[in-house]
Amino acid sequence: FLPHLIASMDEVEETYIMVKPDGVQRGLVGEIISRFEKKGFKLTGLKLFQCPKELAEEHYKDLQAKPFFPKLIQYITSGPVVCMAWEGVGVVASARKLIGATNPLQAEPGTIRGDLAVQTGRNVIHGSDSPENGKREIGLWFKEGEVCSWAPVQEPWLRE
Ligand code: IDP
Ligand code: MG
Repeated sequence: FLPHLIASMDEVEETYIMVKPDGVQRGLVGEIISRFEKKGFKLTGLKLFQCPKELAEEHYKDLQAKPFFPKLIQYITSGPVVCMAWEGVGVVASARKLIGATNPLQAEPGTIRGDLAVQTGRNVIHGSDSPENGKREIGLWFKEGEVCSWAPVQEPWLRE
């Protein structure tokens, strides 16, 4: 019995979710937002945004040394993205499950990438990989005042 694990299961987290330019071009924005809404997470930030090269490079700085890095930056800046902040207990790991594996051909059916994409280089969506990166990325993509704190009326019907 590990009390600290139980405590962390109750921790409210934030994650940065982004519909990439291919998702916007293919008209998948509503479908993708719906999946997170229906699951029961709380939307706290949302905007359509043309990402400058410098921001794309900062966001993906851990992948700088990868051979696909230049193409990745080109992809992410090739058209508007939809930036989102979502909040909830366990939202970081749960969003990664809803999103599915990086390679859409390996992503399970039922996941966003498993249902809606066929190639790693066009995998329609980003989701933070840890609570720390969730905070970091929301800070990177949203300005002061763009993320809202609010209380959904459905809350008591989602969590006892
Ligand atoms: P993730 O988005 O599932 O967290 P990461 O490994 O963090 O996957 O890679 C970030 C993004 O970089 C991927 O979503 C994808 O767009 C791109 N990417 C990763 N690996 C490759 C690759 O081998 N070829 C082309 N693009 C890639
Ligand atoms: Mg990643």
